[in-house]
Amino acid sequence: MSMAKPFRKLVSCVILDLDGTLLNTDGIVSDVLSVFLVKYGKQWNGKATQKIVGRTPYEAAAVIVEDYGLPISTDELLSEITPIFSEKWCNIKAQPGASRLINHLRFHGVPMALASNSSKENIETKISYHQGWKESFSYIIGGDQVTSPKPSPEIYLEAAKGLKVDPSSCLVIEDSLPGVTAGKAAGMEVVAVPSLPKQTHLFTSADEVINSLLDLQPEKWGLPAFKDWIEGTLPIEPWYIGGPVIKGFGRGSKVLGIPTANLSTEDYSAILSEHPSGVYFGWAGLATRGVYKMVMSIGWNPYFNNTEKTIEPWLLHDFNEDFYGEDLRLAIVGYIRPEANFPSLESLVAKIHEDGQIAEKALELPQYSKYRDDPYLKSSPQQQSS
Ligand code: ADP
Ligand code: RBF
Ligand code: MG
Repeated sequence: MSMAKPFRKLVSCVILDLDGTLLNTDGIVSDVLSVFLVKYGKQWNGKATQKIVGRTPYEAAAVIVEDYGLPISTDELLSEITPIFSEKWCNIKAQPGASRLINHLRFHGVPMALASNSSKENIETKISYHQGWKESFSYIIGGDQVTSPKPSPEIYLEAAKGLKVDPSSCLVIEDSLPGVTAGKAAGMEVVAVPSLPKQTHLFTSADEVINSLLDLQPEKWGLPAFKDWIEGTLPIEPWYIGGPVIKGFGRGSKVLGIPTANLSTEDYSAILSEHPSGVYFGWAGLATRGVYKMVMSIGWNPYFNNTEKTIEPWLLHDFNEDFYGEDLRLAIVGYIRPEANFPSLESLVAKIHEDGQIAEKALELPQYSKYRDDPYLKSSPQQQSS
């Protein structure tokens, strides 16, 4: 996934974008628009998302008016929809790794700025719900404070001035194309973290494209390295999913020799969209059998280029039989790597086995092994529904 150019410039400051980069805003946008468009007899189909990402609220509203042929002006749409958005901001989740990154840079005294196409007032409100964020930024600038928003470099050039540094010593972290264009035009180093799936190929002007903030390696840019990786794994705030094991693509055991017990994606689409694709590990509970070590991929399986984001949990245990229909409970406690494509099936299989070994070993460490006893893994479906 990482497509870094070999020679990187070293930087001393970081300028962050907000929506889609630090905050998981995309879900809120489609939630609000799905409800709102009904009023005009229209149905949100998500197609405009790509045109909206990284744009100012006015530009985004104009796209919606145009694409859906709404009988109102852009200003009217904005004034109708702004209060609905304001109510949602308290519920916007931080992107996985966002607080970790902010705390890390602040701890090491790396100056940080926030540069977003949304208005200064909205930025302040959105970040107020995330502890420690506001104090971490030496400078904050919104789209309403410049003549031309991103993709113009203005907002980033102003942010560098605000930090009192040369643009060339800034690293920009961005999820959108207009943002990456703006950062490059400002003469900065740019890491792209696309917030929409399967977009990597569009970000050719970025200096590096990573899959999620969890994959950022600040030392590549001369900044202090994260020290929280342990034995090839990154501890994460645990999250939990479970349900009956369903039929998957029918190729885990057949094609790879690695069975993966699939859960219904419909039941978990919200939680799946919160978590970046990648290889994770944790504990798996089967009501009548026990608790087992588990390693899994979340995503589109680039090697097979799936159209749906699935979870593929491989239980690190030899079973004598299938367990379709049984209640499977997962506690996901750590991250290993982004999903990747491979030149051959053998190399994919070898990598998955390596993931299995990493997980097997890491799950013995106290910070991961303690979750083996999590009551969630043992409760039966009857207990859950009562
Ligand atoms: P599918 O495409 O239907 O998921 P797989 O070939 O991936 O088929 O096989 C997965 C099934 O194999 C699981 O649903 C489960 O019933 C069974 N199974 C046996 N051993 C394991 C294991 N160690 N990990 C996961 N599933 C296993
Ligand atoms: N598929 C990929 O295309 N790329 C990967 O990097 C990848 N990593 C995986 C890691 C683990 C631990 C597991 C269990 C599966 C992984 N797969 C990956 C998914 C594999 O392609 C999937 O299990 C099969 O497609 C079965 O549906
Ligand atoms: Mg499977």
